[in-house]
Order: sequence, then C-alpha cells, then structure tokens
Amino acid sequence: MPSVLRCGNRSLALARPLIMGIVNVTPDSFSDGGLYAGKNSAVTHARALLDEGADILDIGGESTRPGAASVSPDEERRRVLPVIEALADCGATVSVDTQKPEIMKDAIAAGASMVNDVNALLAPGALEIVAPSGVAICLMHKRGDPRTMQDDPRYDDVVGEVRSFLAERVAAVRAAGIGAERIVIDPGFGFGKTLEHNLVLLQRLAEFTGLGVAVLAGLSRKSTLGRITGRGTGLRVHAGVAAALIAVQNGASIIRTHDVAATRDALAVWNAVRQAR
Ligand code: HH2
Repeated sequence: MPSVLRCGNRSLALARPLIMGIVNVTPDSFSDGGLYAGKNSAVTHARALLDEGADILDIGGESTRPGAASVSPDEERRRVLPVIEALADCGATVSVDTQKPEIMKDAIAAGASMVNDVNALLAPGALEIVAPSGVAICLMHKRGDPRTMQDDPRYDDVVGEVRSFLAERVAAVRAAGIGAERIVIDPGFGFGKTLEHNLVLLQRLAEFTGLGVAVLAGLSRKSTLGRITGRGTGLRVHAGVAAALIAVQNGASIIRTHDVAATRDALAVWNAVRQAR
C-alpha cells in the first residue's frame, strides 16, 4: 500500500485515515439535497467542513441516489465549477464527484486535484483526460445506473465480483500511466447492492487492500444504516461513525462522509489506540 496519496502536486500522508467531506451542489441529493445548491452556501459549508477536519472536499453536481435523474453537462458545470475554483483558491484539496469526461477536464482546470468517478473512468475519453493530468482518481464499483441499480441486484460472490472488477480497473489505469499513489478504490456501498451485500463488503473490506492501492469507504447516512437503525437520513450520524470505524479497522484509508466533526473525533480515538505502546 502506498504511504501517500498523490493529488496533482500535493501529497497526502496515509499514516492516518483521511476524511473526505461531502459537498453536494444539487437540489436532489438523498440527505442534503437543496441545502448547498448555490455557490455561496456550498463554499460556506465546505469551509466549515475544512474547519471540522476534512482533508479532502468532494464536490458533486449530480445526485447518484437510486432513482435520480441525470443532469446536463452545462448544468453540472454551472453547479460545480465556481465552487471548485473558490475552494482551490483557498488552498483546499478538492475532488470532483463526476462521471462526465468534460466535467473532469474543466474541474481539473479549475483546480480540482482529484477525480471521484462512480463509473470508474469507463466513459469514453475519461481515462485520456485523467491519466496525463497528475490528479488522483477514485475508481468505484457500481452495478447498473441510478434509475435501476436497486432493482433486485444479485451476485454469486459479491466480494469476489467487486474485487475482480476493481482489479481490472486498477490494471487499466496503471497501463495508462497512472501510478499506484494516485489510485483509490471503492466497493461502492449502496450502488446496486442489497443490505446484505453492503454488510458483507464492509465485513471483508480488508480483502480489497491486497490490490495495492488506497481503499475508500462511503457509507455516510446511506439507507443501509437506516435499515439497521430505523432512523431517517439526518439521524444516521452515530451509525455512520460506527461504520467508519469498522471500515478503517478493516483497512480503509479514506472515509467519505457528510459528518466530518463526528468522524474526525472517532478516527482520532481509533488512531491513538492503534499507536499506543
Ligand atoms: N456515494 C455517493 C456519491 N458518490 N462516491 C464514492 N466514491 N463512493 C460513494 O460511496 C459515493 C460516491 C452517494 O452519496 P451522496 O453524494 O451523499 O448522495 P447523492 O449521490 O444523492 O448526491
């Protein structure tokens, strides 16, 4: 496993788990849709997440929740680019959460130093934009698209199938010249997976670290946590922190979360215990 994550010309040490704070500049995201849909509210929220301890800010302009409608490139550009520019200008490490090659290109030009692609750079042209740019890339597994992905997903062996997909994608991006220090993989909790699939993936997350790149886990406020606790999206902070602790215990290097302060404190305790002599 690399000791750093290389994001353009900056390196983030992986000696402790990193926190990726979520900023959805959307009207329809599943837990915070509409709250930060304008530039000013999104930038203010992102700065608050930095103060709470976020290491990376993940800026998204298109919801991927089950049933979400797709957004035109012009609209996605209008949502995310001003926010990315403002945050990069103030020195933050900014990731763009997009599947569209043209948005990746413009976001990198606006200062993003990471691309978070739930489609694992499979769109034509995406790899060609990211490879020479030097930015970090998160490759996520999903099954189907948001409109259909929760319609009875089935696997014979969910961990094996997700792992071999990610192994293939890592090999493809490495062949295009992207070094291991720039690559992050993510099993994609909730993307074409049932509750049981998500639980098994979290239980056996350590099996993904064998691919030799950093592992990201994103369970924040997701319906899996709602199914277990019976709580609505805004009341899943404690459950999300528990899931984050299990993920880092099982080898995750990056936690993607809406709830940065709570996650930061929990990970600080985990890290202190791990380092005690
Ligand atoms: N989950 C969401 C979006 N992007 N990216 C990665 N790498 N991993 C994830 O688990 C992941 C992701 C969905 O969460 P959110 O952004 O809060 O909601 P929405 O897609 O409705 O905007």
